[in-house]
Amino acid sequence: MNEPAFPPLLIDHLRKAVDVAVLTGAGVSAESGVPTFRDAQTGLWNRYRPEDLATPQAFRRDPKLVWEWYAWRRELVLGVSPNPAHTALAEMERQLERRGRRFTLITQNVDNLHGKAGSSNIIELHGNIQRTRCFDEGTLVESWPDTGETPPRCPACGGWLRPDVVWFGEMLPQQALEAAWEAARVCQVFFSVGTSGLVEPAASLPVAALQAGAIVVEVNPAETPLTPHAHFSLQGPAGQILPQLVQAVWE
Ligand code: BJW
Repeated sequence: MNEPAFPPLLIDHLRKAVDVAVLTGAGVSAESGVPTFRDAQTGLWNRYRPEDLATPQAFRRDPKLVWEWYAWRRELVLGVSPNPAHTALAEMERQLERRGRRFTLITQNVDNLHGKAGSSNIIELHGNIQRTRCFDEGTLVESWPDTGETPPRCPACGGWLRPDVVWFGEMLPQQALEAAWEAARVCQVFFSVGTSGLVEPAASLPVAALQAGAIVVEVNPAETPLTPHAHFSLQGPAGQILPQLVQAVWE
């Protein structure tokens, strides 16, 4: 495979950066075998309607359907491994921290694959599918009595349990969102990797970084609304581009 020649200016920006932030989306896990949401043919939203599965109204209407859909996805992600894109981002963090620089990984993904790959400074904007919380009280729940019901019941209040993810119309976890805005505002280089940039407020993070004067780099095989505004658009699969970029810059 031919090594892509990265623009020397990009390499230079990365070598000098004191603060780097990365926003990831479903595309970063695609090469692990986790379906994205909006890709043609393979995206989840081509087969399922978000209104039926990823809103609080959908859960109230049919909690069993929603619980079972997430149970299927929870099993799916438990059975896959991080791919070279996740590993490269963990390596980017190590390389920067070794030099006393700061690295923040902001992910919209709920699959935990960045953690499995060894990244440590991770902001989970849309929650984590492996965690469960009470639908009524919001409290995280580690275990529950098996009453045979689907969804299971909260051991404290008897209400339904739900996955600890952020559905449409719900607020993002406030601390995570604030930390993500801050990272976007202070970084010199901001990466947007494997996200269509269609879901707010995450889609506004690269815009905030641009407005604050950061160099914005997109890694995606397809064009997105961000592409015309990015300083560098690296078109291709993240699992190929990111390892080569990390090697070109730091190794
Ligand atoms: C590769 C690749 C490879 C493929 N390598 N790349 C302002 C304006 C308009 C609407 C709103 C607004 N503010 C809020 C809203 C409403 C709504 C929203 O954004 N709607 C838009 C869709 C119109 N947002 C919300 O409701 C959010 N809450 C909120 O803002 O609260 C306050 C509020 C509420 C209501 C009104 C106003 C304010 C919550 C959003 C929650 C999103 N939840 C989901 C589900 C999470 C749980 C689960 O996993 O089931 O999050 S939806 C889904 O989309 C998931 C993702 O995290 C999110 C983003 O998707 P992502 O990651 O970008 O994936 P794709 O599939 O879209 O793209 C994949 C990309 O990868 C593609 O570009 C490929 O090309 C690329 N790719 N292979 C690199 N190998």
